[in-house]
Amino acid sequence: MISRIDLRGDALPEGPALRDLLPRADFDVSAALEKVRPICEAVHHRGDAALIDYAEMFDGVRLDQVRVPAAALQRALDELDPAVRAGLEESIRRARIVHREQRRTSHTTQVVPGGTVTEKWVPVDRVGLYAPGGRSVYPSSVIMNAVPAQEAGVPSMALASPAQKDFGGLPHPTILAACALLGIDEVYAAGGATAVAMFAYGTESCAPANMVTGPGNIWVAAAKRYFTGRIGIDAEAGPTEIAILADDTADPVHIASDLISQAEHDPLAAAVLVTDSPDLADAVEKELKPQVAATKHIEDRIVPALSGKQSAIVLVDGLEEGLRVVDAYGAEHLEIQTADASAVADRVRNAGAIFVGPWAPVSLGDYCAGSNHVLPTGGCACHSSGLSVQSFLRGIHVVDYTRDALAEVAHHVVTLAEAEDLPAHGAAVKARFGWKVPESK
Ligand code: HSO
Ligand code: ZN
Repeated sequence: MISRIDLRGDALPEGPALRDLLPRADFDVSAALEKVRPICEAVHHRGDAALIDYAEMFDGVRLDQVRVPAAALQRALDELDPAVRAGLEESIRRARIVHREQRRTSHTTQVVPGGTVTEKWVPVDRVGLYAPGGRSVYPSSVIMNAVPAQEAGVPSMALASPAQKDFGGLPHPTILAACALLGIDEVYAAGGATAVAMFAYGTESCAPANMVTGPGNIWVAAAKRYFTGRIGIDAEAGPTEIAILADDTADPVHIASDLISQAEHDPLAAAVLVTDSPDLADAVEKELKPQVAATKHIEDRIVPALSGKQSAIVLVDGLEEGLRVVDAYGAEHLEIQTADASAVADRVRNAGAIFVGPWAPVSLGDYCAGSNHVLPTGGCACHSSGLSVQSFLRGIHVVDYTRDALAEVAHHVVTLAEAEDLPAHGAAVKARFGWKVPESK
């Protein structure tokens, strides 16, 4: 069900060569780009009418309007299963505790007497959140996108999610209920690339947004790429990944269940175990069979995910090599299931989020750890972080110098401007001092 990559014996290669030995799904966003272009342009030119036509084409339902009425949000909340409501409320509460502490305060640095640079933090004016429909109806992802934006102080926020034929053309009721719990009252029935285009260009009923965040399939990722530069995005999220670094102290039952837990998302989801223990590898492989058989999305997602080229058990010579492998892989989620797991976790450099020891499975982080579950995939953890308050803030430098403070450094500015063959840059300083460079002190 899951392949093996045996890296024992020879020394591990360095950098990209090591990365090339590790499993990963193909996720070619550029190929999808050409397909989303006409969709985005139709939304640009025909606005709501295009959204309504695409909802009919892709979701099989003709809408009267794309904006979800306030009464539908309230109804979804009233009809929400109380246990689900309690779970979502707890998830929101914990996410708020963590994200509130990520807020940033402005900071002023005095560079010289009379010369200061202040970095002030300003939230993005308007954010569009996307919540997928279809296979992945995840109210938890609404929470993970909305809470950091709210804690950042974003003043205007709207959410889009595909129209559902079975719910009279409204987005899925649990998505609507999550919006109601979070206080998001501006919601649209729009899906995939059309939703991203709606936020990027704006339509008659939806004002344009400065930024779009939220998970989605390859079409959503392609639309985000299409609009990069025009709007801000969180990331081009690819299929979910879990990597586990484990030694012979780990429990194979836990490891198998955690690998399956993320394989459950998508046939392209990746589940990778890195271990120096062949006995553990055998035990996990044995354990996968009954656990897979006992769960739900077996043939459509879990079996293809575990047996796909993106998943494997990787055997290494010792934990040092294991650390090199997980760093080269840069997993979205990395579990450390070893003796002294915190010390090992401290040494990891590349991961979207790290889950330490036997009591922190990834599914805790998916819902109720307080951490964010919107994380870099496809190896992007080597340069990017997950969603946070910071994602929705801009740090603006405010430069404030007195006459004396400018005079003190003017000769350097003039010299550097001349060295770059930009004399007008220097002149902008000289003009303030009677066209002369002030004497340097
Ligand atoms: N593991 C997914 C998020 C999720 N899990 C939503 C359950 N619901 C990507 O981090
Ligand atoms: Zn998950």
